[in-house]
Amino acid sequence: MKPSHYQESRKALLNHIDRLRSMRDELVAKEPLFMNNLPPDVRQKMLLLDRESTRLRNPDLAVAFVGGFSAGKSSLVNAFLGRYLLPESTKVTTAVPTFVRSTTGSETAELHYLNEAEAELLGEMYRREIANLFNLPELVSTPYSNLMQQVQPLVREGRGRRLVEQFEIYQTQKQNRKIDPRGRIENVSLHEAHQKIRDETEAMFLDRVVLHINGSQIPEDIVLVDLPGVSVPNPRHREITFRFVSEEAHAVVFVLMATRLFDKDEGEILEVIRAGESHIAEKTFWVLNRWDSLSLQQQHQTVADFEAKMHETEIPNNYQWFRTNALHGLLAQLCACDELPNDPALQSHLKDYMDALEARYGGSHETAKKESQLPQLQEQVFQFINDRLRQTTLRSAVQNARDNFCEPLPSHLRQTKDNDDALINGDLRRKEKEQSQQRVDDRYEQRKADLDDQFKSLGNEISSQRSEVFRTHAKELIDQLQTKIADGPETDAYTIYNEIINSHGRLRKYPYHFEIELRIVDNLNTILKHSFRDIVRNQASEIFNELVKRVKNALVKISEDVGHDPEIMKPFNDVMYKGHNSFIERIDGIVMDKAAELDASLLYKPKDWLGLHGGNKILDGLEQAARLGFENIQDASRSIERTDMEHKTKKIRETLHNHYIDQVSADYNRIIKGFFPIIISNLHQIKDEIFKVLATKYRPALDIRLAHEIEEEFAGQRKDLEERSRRFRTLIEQIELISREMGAVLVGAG
Ligand SMILES: Nc1nc2c(ncn2[C@@H]2O[C@H](COP(=O)(O)OP(=O)(O)O)[C@@H](O)[C@H]2O)c(=O)[nH]1
Ligand SMILES: [Mg+2]
Repeated sequence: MKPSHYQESRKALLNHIDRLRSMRDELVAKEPLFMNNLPPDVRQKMLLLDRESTRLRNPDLAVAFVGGFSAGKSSLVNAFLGRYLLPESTKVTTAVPTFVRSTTGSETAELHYLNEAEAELLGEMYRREIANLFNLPELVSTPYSNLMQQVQPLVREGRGRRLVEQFEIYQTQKQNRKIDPRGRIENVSLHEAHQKIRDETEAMFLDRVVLHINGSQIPEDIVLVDLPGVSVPNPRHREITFRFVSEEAHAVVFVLMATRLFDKDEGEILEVIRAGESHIAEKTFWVLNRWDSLSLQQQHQTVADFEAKMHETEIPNNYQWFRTNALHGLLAQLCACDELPNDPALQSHLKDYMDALEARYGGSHETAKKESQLPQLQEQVFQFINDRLRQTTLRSAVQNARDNFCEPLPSHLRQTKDNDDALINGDLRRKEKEQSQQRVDDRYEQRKADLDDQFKSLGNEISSQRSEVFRTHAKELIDQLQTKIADGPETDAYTIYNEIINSHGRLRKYPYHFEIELRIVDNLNTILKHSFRDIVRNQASEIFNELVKRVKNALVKISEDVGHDPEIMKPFNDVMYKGHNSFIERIDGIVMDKAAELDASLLYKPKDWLGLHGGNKILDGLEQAARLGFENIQDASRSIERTDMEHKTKKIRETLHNHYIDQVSADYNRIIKGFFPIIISNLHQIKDEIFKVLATKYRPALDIRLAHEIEEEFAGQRKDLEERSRRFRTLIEQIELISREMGAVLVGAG
């Protein structure tokens, strides 16, 4: 496939895939419910679109040259370019990943420096490396100077010298150089770039170098990447190498040194290829370089060893391998066009090449080139990229987009859409009715329970707190009576006598002249009855007010439910109003009855005619008092003095003190107790009335109002469903269209 075709198709597909991604992101934002209901694996798959997009966004196809130190990677890259671009390196420390790409513009180099975080990480990598090497895990976090003190003696024994040296350089460099937090790209000439790469203090802080060169036969979108070997002391560079093999490179040229096949470095790379997915082996080209350095016999042995190793490692046996002479491949090209640069290293190889040219290649650079197997390798690599990789990259992008998105998503969209349609066309009505019924029931029961709670809590309060209030009032009353009896004018016989004389002019003729005594008790009873009535009335109306307050809270909600419709609220108010009246009326009636009972029990209870039953101590005592001072009072001509009445007063007070209070307390308590059930039964009656109004007025009104409310909600829901159904149908169509368009791109790309 032509690179231009590939690039066009790549961009077209990227565009399609990005459209799918934005569809997905919009779904996430606008249809969270739908998205959350998708099976997890479908959601997972949809995220993979991002990976596809990232892959396609990179226009470059990378051919990575990997292998052990001095295997000839740089020489091979040079031979690919037909140009002595990358200097052969003798120092293992100064390997920087170098990217070579064609340009039609001027030749430049970009130096990509590490950013702050990456530089920091490099330090940590060194530490970890050192800690591992000396088997001292604590070194990972030991302060620098302590760490150095600890490792110096170990280094003197010979191990890890290079590594520790590098770490020292790193440490001083890091302190001295200004590291850009976001990294820095410096544009320099190719020559300057080479200088920098050779400087190990620079190389350490370089992420990579990109060389833009012109005049090479290599398509512009193919990047040749000369990677450091894996035993370089820079752990970061080593990691990059492994990453290229396992992921980033589109093709891997694995440069093996024919003279030391599969040494430690090469073994490590082999392991990455073996352990990786099949596509890693598929993209790998095996190159046995420096083939010329082997004798014929060694060559046979090497082939046998190589094939045995490949078999042992279970690399699928359709692998492609080459026996190359990178040096001669390059020199043949340079000499053919007479462009041998004046480089001492190269000059030193030239003599050897010239000898070989005569002896082995029949004086032909062309033959030398062919013999180096460079053209074959190059052809295979580019063929792989142009005929297979470009194709499969595009094809797999389409396949993945379809598998991860275009296939699974529409089926779920359709399911939801069909459900929505079914709902719109039928089930929604039924649901609406059900829901309406349910909501009325719920609301009604809730209000009823609310009211019931109010009555219940009040009832409980009455029996607990209110009886306490009654008792307090009773006690106050008793105290009051007691003081009056002890020395109040109310029980002073002389005062009462004067009152009687002042109003009638004389005492009536009662047997035993009982009049004063009875008047005293009568007065006390009147006080008693009045305060009794006051207390009960007060309590009753307090309770009722409390009830009104509580019911009001519940009624506010009920009123809201029916839109404050006065038609419906009036009956509730009526119940409360009538309830109040009948409540007070009933209480008053009962108070009167009970007061009469109290009266009777306190005095008017004559003995039966035999004088055996009935009667009471109060009457007996008062009768005795009446007998005292009888003579004085009979003689009307004599004025009566207070002292004449002292005995009587004393006797009356004694009697009342001894018997009256007891009886009052007992009767009072008995009667008061009888009130609670009456009050509570009154509350029950009011409650029943209210519930009746609830059932007959409130519920029908609720039926109508909630039906409206739900109708509106369902109209909203119906509209939402219709809209979603429409949206999803459009989405399905769009996805299907994009899927077809992606197919068309593939067909167009050939
Ligand atoms: N004899 C011989 N020498 C080679 C060949 N390829 C590279 N060299 C030499 O091997 C040394 C290391 O090569 P270089 O490309 O720098 O190796 P790198 O470390 O893998 O990049 C250099 O002196 C090259 O000239 C080859 O095929 N035959
Ligand atoms: Mg090199």
